[in-house]
Amino acid sequence: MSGGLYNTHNQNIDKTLDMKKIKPYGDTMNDGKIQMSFTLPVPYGEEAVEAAKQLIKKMGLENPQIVYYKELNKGFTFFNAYGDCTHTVDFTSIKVPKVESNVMSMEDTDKYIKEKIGRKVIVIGASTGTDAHTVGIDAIMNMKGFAGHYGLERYEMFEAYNLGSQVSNEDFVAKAIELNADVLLVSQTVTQKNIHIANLTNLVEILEAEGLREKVILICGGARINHELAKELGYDAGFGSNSFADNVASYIANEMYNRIK
Ligand code: B12
Repeated sequence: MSGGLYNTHNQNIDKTLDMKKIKPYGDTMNDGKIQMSFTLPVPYGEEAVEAAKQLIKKMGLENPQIVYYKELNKGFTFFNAYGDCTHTVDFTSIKVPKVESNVMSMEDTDKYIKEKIGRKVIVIGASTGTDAHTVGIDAIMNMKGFAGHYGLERYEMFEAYNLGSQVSNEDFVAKAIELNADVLLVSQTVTQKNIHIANLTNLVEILEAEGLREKVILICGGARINHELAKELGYDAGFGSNSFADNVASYIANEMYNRIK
């Protein structure tokens, strides 16, 4: 039996997990339940609720339920709502380009570098261009780390230099040359008007002009960055939200070894 039964009193509830037709899970398989919140620029009242329900149906959700609504300001109404998603996705057909490397613990990465590379790896990182966001690059590099994952400064076998934010690409490359860096870590948070694309591309151009591009491992990261985009822009790897120093350190160790092998 497939889809369409949402009544929890009905014994015939569809409990089949079909990876070719997945839909949101609320409290029974295939119920499609979604919680959402949004604001409509209309006055608070019954008409606002009806407008919200009609909109939810147009989003492809059945049984719209407004569980909370509140006037935000005159002429604006905020809603918390539920609906049952009617669409499905074929999970088996999904292929996402991502950094392929075994994620090792800090201790194992240090051991791997000692044994296979035999020296400390020099890493420099920064938020480049006009970008003032430091929390992302700090999460990856700082000694204390982020969400229980120690940063690269903590690793015995990384010599890590965090240059901070708003570092120009020219200064960044000059520092890479001065420190003889093996790895360059670039953080980009602001993506308005695609400023990150222009800035990341400019860095690759400078590295190429200096004859350095192939000599370094070039990595970028940020909430709107993914591996696919990074590769497109001429980077070796890209890391998005929820990445930790462990992912980055393991990738660097593996990639350095692959290059010297
Ligand atoms: C804190 C903050 C600020 C602070 C930054 C302070 C500081 N010292 O960093 C201040 C107030 C300065 C600020 C300013 C601005 N901000 Co701001 N800011 C934020 C905020 C609230 C949090 C960002 C953050 O710290 N996230 C936490 C970290 C841990 O996450 P992360 O950066 O994604 O990092 C992780 C991964 O992406 C990855 N990663 C990140 N970098 C790297 C690098 C490498 C090499 C690797 C491997 C991985 C990696 O690993 C990290 C850990 O998992 C976000 C909104 C939000 N809630 O996200 C807005 C936000 C990023 N800011 C935004 C904007 C627009 C601005 C301003 C332009 C606002 C303005 N008009 O002035 C200015 C820009 C200033 C500038 N020149 O850059 C927008 C960006 C929109 C966009 N996509 O372009 C956001 C999303 C807010 C919004 N919804 O509009 N901001």
